[in-house]
Amino acid sequence: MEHLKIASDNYVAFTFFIGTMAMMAASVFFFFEINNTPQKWRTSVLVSGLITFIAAVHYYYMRGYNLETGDSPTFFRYVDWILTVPLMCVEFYLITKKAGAKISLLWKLIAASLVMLITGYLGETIDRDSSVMWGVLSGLAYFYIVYTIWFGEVAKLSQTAGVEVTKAIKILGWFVLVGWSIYPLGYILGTPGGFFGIQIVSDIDAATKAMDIVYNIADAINKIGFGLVIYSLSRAEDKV
Ligand SMILES: *C/C=C(C)/C=C/C=C(C)/C=C/C1=C(C)CCCC1(C)C
Repeated sequence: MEHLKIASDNYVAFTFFIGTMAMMAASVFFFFEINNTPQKWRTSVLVSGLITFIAAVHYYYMRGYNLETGDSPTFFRYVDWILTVPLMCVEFYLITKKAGAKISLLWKLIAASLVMLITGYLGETIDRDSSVMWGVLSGLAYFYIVYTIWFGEVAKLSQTAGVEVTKAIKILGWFVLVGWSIYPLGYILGTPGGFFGIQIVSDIDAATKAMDIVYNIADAINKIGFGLVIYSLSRAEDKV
């Protein structure tokens, strides 16, 4: 039987491994901290834990899949995102709810994130030849989310939500604007369309590897970082 091991120069497998451990550790942290969290923030901290926990399970699978086949686990990747990105929308809804957020805001954010992810999946899998078109459509849904948070409903609610919530929304807004923008970068590196026809990594195998590394780094920043912002919000309010 062939012994599967992570070669010291296999950065893809390495980031899948580290990603698994980081997501697991973050989940344990969030779950255990729920007991020390003020009642009104418990659901938010729980959702932070669910996001990293769902990712931990998917990373465990993706790590094994990548190690055994050498391929990119695109399917598991998107299943993970389709569960965790809507949960991040739930976080925005939960922290603006006291300022009067309506359930329709949550559905709009979730709908946009589904459009963003489904179009991205089509461009990465069954319709790779049109990856630029799918990437642009996905990007439009992404901009809609950014707009809603920075200038739309979330921004307006944030003004009356109290200093701490306003601050948290500002930081989470930066995560969505900068942290999430890492993903289209990975997509550009890994799909045949490149950046509107400009191929940055021309070797298909190297391109796929680059994409996985970029996605793995982005996930660690966005899922754990995002959760920690929610966690510090729950603690900041504690002091008041
Ligand atoms: C935890 C996972 C997160 C926060 C995933 C976020 C994913 C994105 C923001 C993906 C965006 C994409 C585009 C904006 C265009 C190209 C296709 C995608 C799906 C990579």
